[in-house]
Amino acid sequence: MVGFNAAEYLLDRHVRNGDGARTAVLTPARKLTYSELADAVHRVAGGLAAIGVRPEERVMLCMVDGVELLTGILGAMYAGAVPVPVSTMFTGPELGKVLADSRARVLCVSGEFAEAAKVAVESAPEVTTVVLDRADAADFPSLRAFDWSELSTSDPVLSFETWEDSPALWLYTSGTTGEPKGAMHRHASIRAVCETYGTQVLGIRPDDRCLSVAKLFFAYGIGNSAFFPLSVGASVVLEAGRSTPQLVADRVRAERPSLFFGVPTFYSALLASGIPDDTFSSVRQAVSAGEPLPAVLFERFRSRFGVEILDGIGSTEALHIFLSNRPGTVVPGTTGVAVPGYEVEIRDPLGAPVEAVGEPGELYVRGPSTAFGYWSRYETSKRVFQGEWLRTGDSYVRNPDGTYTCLGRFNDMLKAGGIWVSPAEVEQRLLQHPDVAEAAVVAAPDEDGIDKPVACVVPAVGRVVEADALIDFCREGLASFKRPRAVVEVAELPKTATGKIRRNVLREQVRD
Ligand code: 3SK
Repeated sequence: MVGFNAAEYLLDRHVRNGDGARTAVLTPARKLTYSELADAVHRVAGGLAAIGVRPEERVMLCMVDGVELLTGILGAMYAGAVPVPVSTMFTGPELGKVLADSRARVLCVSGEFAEAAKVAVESAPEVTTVVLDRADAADFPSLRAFDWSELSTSDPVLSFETWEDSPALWLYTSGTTGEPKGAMHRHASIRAVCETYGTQVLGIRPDDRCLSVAKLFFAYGIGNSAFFPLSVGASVVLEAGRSTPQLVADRVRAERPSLFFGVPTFYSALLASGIPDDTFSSVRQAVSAGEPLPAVLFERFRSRFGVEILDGIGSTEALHIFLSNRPGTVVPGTTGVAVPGYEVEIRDPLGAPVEAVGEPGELYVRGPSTAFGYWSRYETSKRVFQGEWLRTGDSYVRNPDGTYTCLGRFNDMLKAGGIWVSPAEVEQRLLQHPDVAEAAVVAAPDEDGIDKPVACVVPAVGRVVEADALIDFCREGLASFKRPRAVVEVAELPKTATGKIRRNVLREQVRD
């Protein structure tokens, strides 16, 4: 077994190489060099050990993006423990569910989540200790409650001697429907995503500065805001506040990032906002993931802000992006080709490879960063982690030029007149219409009980949606059987925390 610790790789390596004075992290209040960040991480590791955390035990963190969360994640890894950053959007009972599932004994929370934590610990009997950035022991009468400063000023320790395959990080994912499941990642997978997507696709370098709309508790966000920049001695800009176009534009103008990471709904919100057209002048590359980026959004963003968006797809189970466009050769409306080190296959429902160009199937991937499986989910793990291959649940086609196009989630495909229809394709067409800001297509039964495509549409600001005109517009741009048979105007689309459309919720709404 080969010794390797991801936190050591991301921090101490740079200090040893004489790069300790480089800026590692910037928040509105603080700026830390690599030496300072490494020291803070060594102290948090010492603090966690002092409160009884042992190697391989989970430490759950429900915290806003900032130095505390970054040092909490890396400090736990450094100590050989397993950080489990979780959504700051969880309610108390939701947090309680993942806390109990993980069997973490220590929960770290930002002050604003103290109320949720109070509720959560009631359903998680294993928890002995809560660390929050304002210690109020009265809130947690039966537990030890610590102030974060006690952790961060502890005596520093040396890294625990983890192996490449030691558990390093758990990330909870629930997809668009299911129960949260903890995907378990190893230390070497963190290095693998840095050396593949980070270096070979993004071309990240020490003079880059990264800003991500997706927060550190997402797989997408932790790669963008921790693994990639820290792997090469670059800097990251962290923002605790909820990402809104105005807040992000202000941070971009103030900190001048060179790499910007967003999701399609956020790019759409930026385009709908009144922020100045030169906002992204420092950005050499924008990145999108989470959902396919419609070609119209790519074109509109490039023409207004002058920046190319690199669309890719990853998954929490694969840790980061494994299929992506390449800088300078983006094929809009596609997800590009496999990231070096990864292989993708399209398979039919029986699992046989689909060789023909243009024939849809389910996307499978294999590569060096796949999780071990889901914690305590034997059956689901068997379905998703198939030997070396990871079953993504996404429906894809290979194009004649070798790129891949996403057709939606495999189980979101719908049939109209007995022929498969990709909701993503119809949505791309709807988005080309000037009256449409956002669109989602789901199946709903007509008066004969037969499923038909229905478009749920958020109108563009100041525009009115006319159903017949939109249906005609789709009929002109698509094969006629793919047109929506009805249009439902909605104020907003139901979405997951990562901005993915919750089609199961929409389907219910449309059927009511
Ligand atoms: O959804 C994605 O495309 C994604 C990308 C990177 C990391 C994690 C995820 C879920």
